[in-house]
Amino acid sequence: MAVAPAVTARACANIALVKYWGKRDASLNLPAAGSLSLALGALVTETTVAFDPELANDVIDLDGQPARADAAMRVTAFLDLVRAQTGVQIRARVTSKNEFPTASGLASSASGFAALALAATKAGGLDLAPRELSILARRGSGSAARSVFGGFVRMHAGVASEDAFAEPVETPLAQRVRMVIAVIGGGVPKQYASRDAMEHTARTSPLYRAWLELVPRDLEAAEGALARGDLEQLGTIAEANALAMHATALAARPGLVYWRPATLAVIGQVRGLRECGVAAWATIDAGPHVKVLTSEEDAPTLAMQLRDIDGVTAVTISAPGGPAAVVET
Ligand code: 2P0
Repeated sequence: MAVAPAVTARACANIALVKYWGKRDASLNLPAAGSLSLALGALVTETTVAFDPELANDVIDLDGQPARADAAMRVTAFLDLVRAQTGVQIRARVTSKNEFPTASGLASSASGFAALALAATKAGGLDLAPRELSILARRGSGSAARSVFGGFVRMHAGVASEDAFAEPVETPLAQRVRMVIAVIGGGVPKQYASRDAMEHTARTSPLYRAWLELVPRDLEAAEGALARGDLEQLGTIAEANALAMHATALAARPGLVYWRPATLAVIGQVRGLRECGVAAWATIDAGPHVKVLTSEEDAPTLAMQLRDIDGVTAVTISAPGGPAAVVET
């Protein structure tokens, strides 16, 4: 391996507007359906990787602390994929930090594995095209395949392994949209890991089959809305798709309940504001927080309204983010 000096890369988190919830192959981390997301400029992970022949094991620091055993194993398994591509077995020092809103309770395997994929391949002397990087990042985390790109991003389910990658979607909405993130019960660890929750849903939810039939229809409609620059149509699909994902997970046995009372309060407020003409559509991932798709003009009003809701601990407005990139030193 041509050992390059340490390389630092940055990647943005993303929020899916048409969700990824279920795999068709767990070992290659292949999604059962496609998805569509928006990169968030306010939620960034910065990761530095240096391969060092002196190390006996990978040394992994996350947010200033040695990584916990489960996270360290996931990072090492990912570095093994990079080592397999370079053909040289040198261990690495990895330092990663999330530049997320203070005490937000948000964490992102998407930005984390996208930044790691870029930093580790460059540090290992590999120069992958964005599509190859997306395929590699997917092996770390399905949503990370999307964080390789900026703006609106489409993930293809594919039918093999090399065709399950993400790519950017051009749209007149790219500059106009904002995401308002309402953090609920900040700092509380996740109740169930998405990976296990997806597997549990696919195995036990009687609604899972219907979910898989719905996703391609929502993707097609959402892509049509993006092509036309129709924010209202995009938002309507995003809110309905998020509720359908949660309905599928709620119907698993036992059911997965991610929401807290404040989650419902935010959804209610978003719908009320919408009736008053504010552009606002809610989406929720595998946790209690609510992310609201809105326009640049309406984002400040919306953020102000959401801050007043009991149980909302922080509100952040994010503009769309750019693609994963190496930080020049
Ligand atoms: C998404 N989520 O599309 C969905 C919606 C959460 C809810 O992608 O097992 O951490 O690492 O491939 O990417 C979270 O799943 O799962 C996720 P793995 P990942 O954003």
